[in-house]
Amino acid sequence: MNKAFPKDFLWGAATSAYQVEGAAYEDGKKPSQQDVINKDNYRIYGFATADVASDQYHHYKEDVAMMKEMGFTCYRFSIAWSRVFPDGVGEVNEKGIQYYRDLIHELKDNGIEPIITLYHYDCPWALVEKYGGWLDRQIVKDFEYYARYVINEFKNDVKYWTTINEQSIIVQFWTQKCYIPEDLQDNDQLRYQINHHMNLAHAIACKMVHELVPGGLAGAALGYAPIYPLTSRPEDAMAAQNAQALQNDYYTDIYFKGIYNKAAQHYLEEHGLAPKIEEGDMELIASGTSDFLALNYYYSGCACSMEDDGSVKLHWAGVNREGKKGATSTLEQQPGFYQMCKNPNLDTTDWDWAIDPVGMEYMLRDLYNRYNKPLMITENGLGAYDTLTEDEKIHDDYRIDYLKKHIAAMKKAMDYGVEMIAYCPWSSIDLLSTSNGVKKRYGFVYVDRTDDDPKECRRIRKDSFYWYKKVIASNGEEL
Ligand code: BGP
Repeated sequence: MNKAFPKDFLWGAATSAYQVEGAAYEDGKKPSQQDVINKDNYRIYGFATADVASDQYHHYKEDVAMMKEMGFTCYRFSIAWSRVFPDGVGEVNEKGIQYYRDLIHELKDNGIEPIITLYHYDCPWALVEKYGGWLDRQIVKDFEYYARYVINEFKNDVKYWTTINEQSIIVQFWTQKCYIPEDLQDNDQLRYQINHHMNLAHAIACKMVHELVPGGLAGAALGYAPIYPLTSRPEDAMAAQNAQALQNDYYTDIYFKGIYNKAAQHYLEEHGLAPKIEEGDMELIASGTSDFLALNYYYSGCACSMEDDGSVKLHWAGVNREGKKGATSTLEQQPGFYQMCKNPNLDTTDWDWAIDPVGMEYMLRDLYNRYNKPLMITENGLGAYDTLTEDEKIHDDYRIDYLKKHIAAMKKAMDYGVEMIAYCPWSSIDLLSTSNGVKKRYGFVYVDRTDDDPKECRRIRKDSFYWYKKVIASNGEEL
């Protein structure tokens, strides 16, 4: 028999600081690496900068009121490190931390549980200039300084803490997610070194939540795409297992077992890509246990076998910048291990992301069976072009269809025993995409702006806004 969603299940949505806040240089905030990367994206591709984004910094009361209207019981957002510590460390920026106090109190006054992300791609630029940001091990100490301050500040208001957003995606798409000087961009080992520094930072943050927050729970937010084999050929099944090891288990084994996945680590060592691990690192990682795993699920992946005959070098996935199906330049190839391919059974978004609700159930059941820890969805959604009609409506039935099927799949996983804490689709409101500007929209609320012109960032409710309101009011019964 199908069970109902638990009464205390959290319904909400997610955003991240640099993608939604704007006010990039206001009230003492200094730039993060994303302010710099997105200025380049504007220059090269014409995508919006992070200067104004959706201007939530000035609209947060209106935005929280809309969350309340939809019935949210949680909101996942991130803290901008360089708003709190403009130089990364040192003096706190009083006005910066006050913004988060105000936001959190506004949420709590409206019965919305804050779910904080400590780090979402936006390393303070001062630390990039000082020592290269995450490239240098010193970042772990500086992150600890920042995280301790924030966790202490909100320990009585915030129960759920996600540490670092999407280490797996940072490894795969590192120059979009980290500022890497051009002369280092070919050094793939550094991707895994950065990830190792993040593993240390993640473990420290988990320990701190346990130490400082009464009843506090901590976990990473991981970008996760389950991998299918292209065919039932044993070689393809093996390739899918390899891709699963390198793209997914390499992270989840750290969070829950405190070890690097053996197959992935073997492959990385063979290819000179493994991170340098110092004495005591693995003990620290193992001691920073996660209470849950937060998952950002948009698509599944598909892999097939790939011989290593020496003719092809390791090749990373490209990004679809055009927003036209099929425009993704390249797919990942790890010679001798696997190559990623298009799944012929699935349709895609205009940015080539495979639409796969079954993958949601597949991922949740698999992870819960293997690690036996509660899960939450901290991102899931459809990036699409929306049209504002003359009578100021947005008929985003395609988004409703996507979300409906994914919620149903999550529910099915729960019927099979998976313990879920929350569902936070991406995103509560339209915002700046990590790599496609503002025309690729995800929100329940339309933000009236273009890549070139932020206008007034007027908020307009989409059809999906009213649909999600009903979903929440019925505690997921009415999809
Ligand atoms: C995740 C990120 C988010 C978000 C989302 C959609 O990887 O955590 O920050 O933006 O993907 O991706 P995009 O913005 O590239 O469409």
